[in-house]
Amino acid sequence: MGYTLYGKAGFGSVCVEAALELVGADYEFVEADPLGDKGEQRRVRAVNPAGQVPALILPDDSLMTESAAILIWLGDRYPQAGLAPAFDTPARAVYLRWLLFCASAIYSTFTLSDGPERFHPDSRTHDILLARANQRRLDLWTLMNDAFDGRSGVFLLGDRMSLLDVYVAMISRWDPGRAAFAEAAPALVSAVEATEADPVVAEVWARNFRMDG
Ligand SMILES: N[C@@H](CCC(=O)N[C@@H](CS)C(=O)NCC(=O)O)C(=O)O
Repeated sequence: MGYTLYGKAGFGSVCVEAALELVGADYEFVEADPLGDKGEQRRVRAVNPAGQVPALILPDDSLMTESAAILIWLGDRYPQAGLAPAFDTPARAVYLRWLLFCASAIYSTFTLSDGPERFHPDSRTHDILLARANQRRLDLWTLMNDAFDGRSGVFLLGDRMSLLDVYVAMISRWDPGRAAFAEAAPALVSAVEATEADPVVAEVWARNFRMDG
């Protein structure tokens, strides 16, 4: 039996969809909109009590959530795909550090934009909250940029694409958008472009994003 991925086009499920394709796993995609109407939100919560996607049902029927954890798990589960550095390499620490940075520092800011009322009940504060979140994302991309500037190899960890590249390529398409990302993190652009040029990733991206930007 294969995997079941709950997600929505353009949402955080994109990186998991790409990872499943890249490792050649058998999976079913079930559309689930965490920002949809009440019924749709209830449906997401029935799968993931946090009410978020991605949610991945593993072949043993257990639930896995948290995009970075899922990527780490899939990368390790399918070592032959070469999408995660081996345990005993220096690149492993870099991979884990920045995957978790992207998840905990950058992706977490989207919990604000997906529901600013959860952070401040007065809707008059929301525009400024969203603007601050965008600025925070750019500051964090710059911080990451500085760590990878001058690296060797086109991808973040060298000459081979890893799931870290896939994760960054996905999140960098979200607000405040790819142009602002490129300005804040020019050294990351070549990795993102090379990742999106991978034929498997390109197919997943075409299903999930408008590719004119
Ligand atoms: N920590 C989670 C965050 C997932 C997340 O925020 N997903 C968004 C879609 S991209 C979502 O479901 N938002 C709805 C909500 O937060 O209520 C992960 O890394 O998977």
